[in-house]
Amino acid sequence: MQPITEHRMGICFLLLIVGFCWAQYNPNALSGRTSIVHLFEWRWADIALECERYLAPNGFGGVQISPPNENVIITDPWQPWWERYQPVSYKLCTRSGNETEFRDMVTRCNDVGVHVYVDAVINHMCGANAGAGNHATCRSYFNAKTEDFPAVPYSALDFNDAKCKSRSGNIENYQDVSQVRNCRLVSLLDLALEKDYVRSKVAEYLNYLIDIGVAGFRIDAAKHMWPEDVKAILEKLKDLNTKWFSAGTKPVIYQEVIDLGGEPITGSEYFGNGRVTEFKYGAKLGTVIRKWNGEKLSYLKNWGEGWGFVPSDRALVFVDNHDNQRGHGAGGASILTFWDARLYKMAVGFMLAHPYGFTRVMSSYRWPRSFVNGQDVNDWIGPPSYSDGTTKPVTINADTTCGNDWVCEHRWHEIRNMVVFRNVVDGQPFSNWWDNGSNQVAFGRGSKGFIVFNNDDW
Ligand code: AAO
Repeated sequence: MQPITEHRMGICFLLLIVGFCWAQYNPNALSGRTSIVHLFEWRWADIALECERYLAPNGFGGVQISPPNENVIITDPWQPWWERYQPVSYKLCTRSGNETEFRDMVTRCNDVGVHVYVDAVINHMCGANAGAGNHATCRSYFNAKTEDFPAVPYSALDFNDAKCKSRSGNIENYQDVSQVRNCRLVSLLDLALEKDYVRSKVAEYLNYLIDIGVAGFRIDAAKHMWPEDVKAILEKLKDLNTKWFSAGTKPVIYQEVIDLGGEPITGSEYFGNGRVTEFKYGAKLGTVIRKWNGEKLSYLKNWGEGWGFVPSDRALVFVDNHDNQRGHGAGGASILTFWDARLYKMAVGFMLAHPYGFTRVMSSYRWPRSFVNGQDVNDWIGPPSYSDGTTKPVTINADTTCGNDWVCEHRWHEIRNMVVFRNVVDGQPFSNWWDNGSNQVAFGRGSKGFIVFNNDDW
């Protein structure tokens, strides 16, 4: 143990000298709170209530929220969840609520010690085919064709068109690094983040959120930005609001970099900026728990770096996310979700019991799945909503589960209890592994916890 600790301290000291130490990796949760939950598509008003009535009393460290900035309103298909990944400006009004409601949520969550992590969509603006007008969530005018976003303002000069060398202007080949970073991801207008003006506009948006009191950011589509451009933006960021965080605290950064191997861009290129999403985690755990390819729980003995994952203190981990629970993004068919409730609970339980990574629990809504040739043709459907498009509130049933088609996996008692378990065993070593050579395993966390999993059929 000793040499490793000294080595780490040495690195930290070195990084301190160059002014770039742990803060970006530290989740900024209260001590003893070790997980966050993604309340996908929830309204700010419901999140505020959930922080007070459920997340704080049950030891959740924070919540990842859906993008809070103005987006295009798409009507074909009808208000898909993914319209929120098509920014029009950095004003804070969306289907989740307006700026007043946003501020109220951040304040009330922080006041009970539950921190807010913002999904920051800064790689691009809306899709090239989003048209023109003010069909956006704060009614701001934009023109996708002329790349005009006066509410920021951005103009055609602020996009990467000249730098992109693919035929269509879109990313056509993930093996070509400059295409992945200079061309349009699924036709989304790609911001020229090497320009100081664009970096400053993005930083202004993130700093505005920091002043309101957020604790950090998920950087959407980080793979599609040059790591040094992300870094230049981060260097413009303020420290967190001292009303809730100690002076000098930097926002935690976790970058969405899908690295399942097989592509030239790797997660490790982004360590200089903060943590990265480890997509191998959910893909492999799903394969093991489904017992595909002859995998067994006993193989999890060296789970973590031993499976080729990024170092634990650089990883944000999850069993499923809002993309791969519905066939978007990456991970493939092995991903476990609430639709496979029994196996899902085992996967989330294993994740929360095991010391590797900083853990994010998914909290979803139900949608009418409909498979045609193995593809869910309803993968676009947005959150439970009324016919006028407003999102339905999260109602709470007498048995503490959620109504209105909100799944609330984080309230499933097996998952909630394991969030508590992880807090209790925080800092304790992985110890006393036992397995039966098949699908029964058990391990301890130092002297504080012990857990048994049985995925055999006996
Ligand atoms: C929508 C429409 C599009 C339309 C566009 C513009 O669906 O048809 O062109 O509007 O009008 C979300 C939705 C998109 C939606 C978008 C904008 O998912 O469907 O487009 O909002 O409204 C890549 C990125 C990753 C991204 C992921 C979805 O690298 O950053 O695609 N995730 C984030 C968000 C996501 C959001 C955006 C980004 C955009 O979480 O919600 O999109 O803001 C490979 C690559 C991955 C790549 C995937 C999917 O993965 O490695 O980097 O992810 O392909 O294209 C194996 C491989 C694995 C491979 C995978 C799939 O598993 O091992 O590496 O196969 O081929």
